[in-house]
Amino acid sequence: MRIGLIAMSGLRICKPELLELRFTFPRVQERAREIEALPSLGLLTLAGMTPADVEVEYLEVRDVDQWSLPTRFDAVAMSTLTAVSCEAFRLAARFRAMGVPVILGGLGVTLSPTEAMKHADAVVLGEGEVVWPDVVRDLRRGALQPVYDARARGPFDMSQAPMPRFDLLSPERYPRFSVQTQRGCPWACEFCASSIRLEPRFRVKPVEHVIAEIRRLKELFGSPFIEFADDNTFVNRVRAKELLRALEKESVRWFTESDLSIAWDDDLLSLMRDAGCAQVIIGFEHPKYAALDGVEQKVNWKARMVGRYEEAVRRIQRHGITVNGCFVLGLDGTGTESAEDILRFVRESGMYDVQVTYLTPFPGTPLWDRMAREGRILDESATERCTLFDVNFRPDRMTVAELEEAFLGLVGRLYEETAVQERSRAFREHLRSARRRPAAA
Ligand code: B12
Repeated sequence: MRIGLIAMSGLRICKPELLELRFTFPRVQERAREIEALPSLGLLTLAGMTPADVEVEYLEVRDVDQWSLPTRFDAVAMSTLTAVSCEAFRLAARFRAMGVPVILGGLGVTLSPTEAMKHADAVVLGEGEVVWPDVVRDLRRGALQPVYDARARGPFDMSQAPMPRFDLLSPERYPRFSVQTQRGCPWACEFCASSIRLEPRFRVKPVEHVIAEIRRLKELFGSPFIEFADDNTFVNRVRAKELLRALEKESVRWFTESDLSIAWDDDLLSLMRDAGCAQVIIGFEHPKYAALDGVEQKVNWKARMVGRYEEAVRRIQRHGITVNGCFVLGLDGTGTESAEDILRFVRESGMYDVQVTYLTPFPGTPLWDRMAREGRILDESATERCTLFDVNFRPDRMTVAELEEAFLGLVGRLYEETAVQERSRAFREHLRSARRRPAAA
């Protein structure tokens, strides 16, 4: 039996103005190219637990409508994010018309299962590892079930994590790779559409598994740059330090996502630097308390930390690790002045890099449910707008057009060459002065 594992590659943006801007700014262009080249770790992971007598092939498709379909597969399994779910449905229809059974999985279908079930022979909800052996068994005997719900049987025990089949990737196509060291996050942000929606419990992959994956990548691809596909890497500090000590011996460069609590653990930050950490991505979302109030729904963590944001950036960067701050435009209670607030904060904090997106209600999240109740989702069927770079809801203190204008203006000012150079200069300057006065924050 031969299964085709299909990912839909490339970034997605519906709004043409942003696409045009993307080509104007070298830093954005460069980052977009790097990002577009990341493979689907979910599919490579499933390949890693497919029985040896089943052949698997990993494919990436950019344009599902133009693609001339391969005829060599007995079944295809596709990975979906919300923005590309409709593309996956169209591709599924073409395979099914040829008589090839289609299995859909990933965050996209997990968050909107009812629609997905109309378009596939089987839909996998939640973490694939939990049910993939059953899917393959049922495929072999021609008895696929319509739904495999891993959430009812999870969580997946990360000590059983298979080695992803990185060997299915061609070396010249991929400049960087993702490795996952943990799943879940202690916080519950209303908008979060990430892996806590697959399975909410926080878990870590054993350090020796992570190191084995990195060694495999080095064996196959030399000295690859690694992006940890984590939600919040350093939550469990004891284990994080153990991981960092092991990583130091591997001489790799990497970046990851974290909350800002790491800023007050100097020991951790030193270990991160020594272990090859180039950058941490942190979701600040907005620099004002009122905008963040209620966003994190367990203990209002984001709003409570906002007064310490600037200090956090300085404390992390003085270890030589750059901070890439993520901000969101369109939070409730904010108007067009947000763009100015974010710009000012980015400049004053001296953060090295920045990402800005629209607040985006993804189906299946608490934010979507609330906005749907309030009648604020612009078009509930337009899932292709869930790109983080297209507006799909009505903001409460500005019009959609005002939000879009503020966003484009902010992107322009954040990424113009002088702004990028200024951030890089500020980082180097800050590092120099921290080295002169190591105790200063
Ligand atoms: C790495 C990454 C990417 C990579 C690789 C994407 C990919 N195809 O895997 C790149 C850079 C290409 C990318 C692009 C985009 N991304 Co992205 N990305 C991530 C990131 C950082 C990690 C994802 C990851 O690798 N997880 C680890 C793997 C193991 O998990 P997984 O893929 O979910 O797979 C598991 C299950 O879902 C399931 N599964 C998955 N597929 C399948 C298929 C089958 C058949 C089965 C049975 C099971 C199954 O089993 C797997 C193992 O448990 C997350 C944020 C985060 N911290 O999680 C955002 C994230 C997934 N991205 C997001 C978005 C919005 C995008 C873009 C739409 C952005 C844009 N405007 O272009 C594009 C879409 C690209 C595309 N064409 O599909 C959102 C998605 C939210 C949502 N619900 O849709 C996230 C959560 C970030 C966020 N801020 O919200 N992304």
